[in-house]
Amino acid sequence: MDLFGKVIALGSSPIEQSAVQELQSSIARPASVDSARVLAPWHKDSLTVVGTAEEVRKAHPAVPVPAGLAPSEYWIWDNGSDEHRLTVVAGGDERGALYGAFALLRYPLEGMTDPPEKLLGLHASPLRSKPAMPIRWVDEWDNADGTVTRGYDGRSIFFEGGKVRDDLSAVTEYSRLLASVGINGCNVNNVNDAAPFLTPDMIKGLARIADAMRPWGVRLAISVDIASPQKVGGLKTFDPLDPDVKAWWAAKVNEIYQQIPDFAGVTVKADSEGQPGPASYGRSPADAANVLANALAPHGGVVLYRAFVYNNHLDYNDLNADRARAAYDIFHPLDGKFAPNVIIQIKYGPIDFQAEEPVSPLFAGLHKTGEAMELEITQEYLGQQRHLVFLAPLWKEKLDFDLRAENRATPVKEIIEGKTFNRPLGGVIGVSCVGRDGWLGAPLAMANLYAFGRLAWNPNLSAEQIAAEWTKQTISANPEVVATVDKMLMQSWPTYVHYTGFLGTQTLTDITGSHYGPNIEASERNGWGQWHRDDAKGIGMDRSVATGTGFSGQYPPEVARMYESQTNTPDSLLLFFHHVPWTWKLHSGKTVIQYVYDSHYEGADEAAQLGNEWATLKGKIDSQLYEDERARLEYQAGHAIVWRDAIVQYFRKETGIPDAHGRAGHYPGRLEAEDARLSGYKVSDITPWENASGGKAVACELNSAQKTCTAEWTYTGHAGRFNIAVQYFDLPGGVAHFTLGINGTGVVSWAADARLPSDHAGDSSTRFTARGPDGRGIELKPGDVLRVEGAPDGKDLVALDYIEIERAE
Ligand code: GCW
Repeated sequence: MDLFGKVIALGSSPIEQSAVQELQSSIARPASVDSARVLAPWHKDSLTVVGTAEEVRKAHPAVPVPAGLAPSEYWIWDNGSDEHRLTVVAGGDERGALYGAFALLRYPLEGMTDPPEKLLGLHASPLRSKPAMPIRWVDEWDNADGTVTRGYDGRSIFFEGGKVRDDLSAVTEYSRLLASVGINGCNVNNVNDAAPFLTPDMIKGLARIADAMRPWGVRLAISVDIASPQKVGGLKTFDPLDPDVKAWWAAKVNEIYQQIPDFAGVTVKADSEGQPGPASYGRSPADAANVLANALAPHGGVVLYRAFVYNNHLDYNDLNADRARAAYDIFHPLDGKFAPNVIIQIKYGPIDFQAEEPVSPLFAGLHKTGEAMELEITQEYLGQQRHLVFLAPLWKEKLDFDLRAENRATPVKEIIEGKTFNRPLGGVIGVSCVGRDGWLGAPLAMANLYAFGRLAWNPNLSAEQIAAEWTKQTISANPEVVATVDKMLMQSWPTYVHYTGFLGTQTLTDITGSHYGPNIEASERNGWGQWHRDDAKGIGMDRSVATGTGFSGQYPPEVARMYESQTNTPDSLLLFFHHVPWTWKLHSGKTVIQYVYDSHYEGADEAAQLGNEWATLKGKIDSQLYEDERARLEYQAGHAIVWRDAIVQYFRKETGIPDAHGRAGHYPGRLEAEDARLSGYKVSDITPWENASGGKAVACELNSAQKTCTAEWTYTGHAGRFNIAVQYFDLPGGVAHFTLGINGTGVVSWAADARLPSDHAGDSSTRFTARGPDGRGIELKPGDVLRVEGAPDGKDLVALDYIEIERAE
């Protein structure tokens, strides 16, 4: 059955063919049953045409296509006839027609109501929309060897073994995904180590990637290493002002355009985290950006120069040192010095994609330069797709933030749209880092890629609306399902913030390693500048002008005044801007330390609640998706407890201030592995200590006669039904097996086969909860012997932290 009747393209471009293909295959989509219900009258003897406005005017002169459709804009109309329905998808250009086709597919689902007839109004009210900003790109951090930096789902879809892959079918599929939400550019390689991408062979390969993307209106961009003239070209220098260097770049760019005529441009990370840059020659970022911009300008290409430039060897003992200042200090003085086709790509916050940080003041600091906001779709600091975190609410907070530049309303979204300071070029970039095992590695994480595209198209959409659109198209249009999934998505970011960093300390993860589990001291006493400066008396970075680093003075006056004062700074950012005693009273009336306890207990409960919400969907959605996400949420709830306990026990020890509600440091029902009767297991100290309950754990050290290690405890509590949680470390390098037994009989066995980022305790700590065969708990009485038996495998030493006995509800 065709939803749209006969579908034809009016032009011959591959982009229009893609649009036709999408409309024709729409019935195969998961939500198509609902679409069919809504669109049923259309498929009788109807015709759908796709083309540019000009093509439509020529082929169907009676159709009232509006004049002046902008590039990428679409207009969708029908002739109102049930018998001979003509539907027109017209674009300001071919891309517009393609985006229109996807919008038409979304149309019945976007605002689906009961009865659905309400929506059938394309004749009276055609759909018309255009993107808010011209640059809507994803950046991938793929390396030539096929790895993906900060990617969490397998190897590169583009590269392998130093070359472009032969099979680029995944690139086609990815481009299709991108086009479906209006993304028009894709930078395919990591900003670090970009030199290998400018060799003649690689450029040939890149041209094949561009060919795969082109039918979907996605233009290829690459990251370049500013030292390429030397590294690739063999010149003695890469000084951007050297005439040979300029000539080298011009020739290289010509070589690229000969093979990729619609090449979008380049992204640059320079003088940052070990990457070479113009500073080596005393030149500025403007000097470096402009040499590339001049080479690209004749071809219509752009330079995305990243403002992520900072010194990662700061002196921790210098109370004035502040990484947050770097971007503004470096780029604000250069405003007006950049070529017109240079866009400064600014991470949303002044540090680095943290779960909570203020918006970068640099957005208000460039009035004569194009600006793009860099977001991160891959959840590097936000749970790496192993935790459910829907990012649209975080992004919206940044996009909607009113910086009050020139003391007027200047929301960040309007700055990057180019409206505020009248800049023709601007946009938003999402660091995506997809991999070939399944894009982002978790089905619900795809909502973030979707949300990114939708916000790039229209930053005024609400996070709730985007969540609902995505759920309807991807999971089910059943209103009950939509309401539940949306509630979960909307709650997920605040939940993650509640059990990780707090009040603007940033994520408090292992910042020099995996960026995944808790590691509070990892941010301190090193040159990286992600400090939170805690001690027994207080916590927070003083970034005020009066007594601190002066960072708050980089904001326009009204915002600067807010952040300058401890009392006016919102609680959520207090410790980003101020150093306060642990007993400082927040606006809520709570002390900082009590907030730490409360928010972490609440956060872990909220994480568990996500799982409970999902459980209500059983039988209402695809069963494989149900089970997959159920297991993920169970893992997340366990890891949220690891986070909670790490933060709570660390700061309780440091401050010596008890939890007013008596939870911190008291774990009723918890039996530590180090206190068990052990056979084969040896006790060891864990680093950092807060990553294990009581700072210790046990790992299996087998002698030759043994195959397994065991830990035993005698139960001394009341008789009743209980859930028994086993907290263990699922180490990489083997699949170990555990068995939980009672009085010598095995109750349940499971494999430690999770894919987790590292063998660090906080990264690998995992919880398995036994709930009994009927899910109603396990019977226990005083004197019962509980036993965990672990069979190690390879490097997985069945390491164990504790068991916890919780009354079954
Ligand atoms: O967040 C950090 C990442 C680096 C990354 C860098 C950047 C590509 O940990 O892996 O490098 O940001 O944005 O340049």
